[in-house]
Amino acid sequence: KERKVEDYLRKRSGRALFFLLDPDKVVREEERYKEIVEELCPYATAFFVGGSTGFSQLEEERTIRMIKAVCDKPVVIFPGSPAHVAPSADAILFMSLLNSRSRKFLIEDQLEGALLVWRYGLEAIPTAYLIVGEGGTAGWVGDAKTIPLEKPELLAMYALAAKYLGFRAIYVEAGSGARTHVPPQTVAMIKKLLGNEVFLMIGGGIKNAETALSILKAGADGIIIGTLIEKEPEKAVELAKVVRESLGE
Ligand code: 1GP
Repeated sequence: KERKVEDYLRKRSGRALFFLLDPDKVVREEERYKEIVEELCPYATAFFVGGSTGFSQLEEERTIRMIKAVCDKPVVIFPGSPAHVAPSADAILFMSLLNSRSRKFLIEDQLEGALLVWRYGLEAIPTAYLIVGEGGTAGWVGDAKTIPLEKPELLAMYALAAKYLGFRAIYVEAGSGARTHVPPQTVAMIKKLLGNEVFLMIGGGIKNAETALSILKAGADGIIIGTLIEKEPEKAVELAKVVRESLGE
């Protein structure tokens, strides 16, 4: 019972599609996003709700409830701060930004967040968050020493450390809206090191079905799509359809 969402995700390894919604954007155009969620729902493994800037628990909770009103897939918090821990979610990626220079993102925010997770009885999925390449807003806000994409061996060291520290999931982030996504060869190398013990999620700059499939086929357990939903929602739906069909679902 305790690992309900995590077990659900693990059963969908290699074909998990996560759609990320930023509450800061959603609350300003709730009706539009509601329609988008309805369209994405059949293809989604789960919805992630979160972002780096501009909102509080109020907007997080409102976004979670909006999704739950129209879609029966799990809703998982992808927190940018302890203020994003909200009671109606099914689970939270309980993350430490392992390549941050700041104690805040390594452990301090987690102290505050942990109390809320406990109070709300949320399922916590222990997740190592690693920011690579451009890094985007998350990299800047999170004070990350971003790992260059052309140095996959550095990412490998972090991934192994995360595994040995006992993290059950790893989220490799190229940054929201990144021009360059994590290369499939790098995904394959990391997956080989991690094995099936650790659930590997890849996000940032995935804009078409071809890229999405190449990353999943390289060994990612799941991929995250964010910006495409905001900028070209019809393309996000199309991507999801093509990925599901190509995976024979
Ligand atoms: C951001 O990795 C996610 O945290 C998704 O990235 O917005 O580029 O899809 P995109």
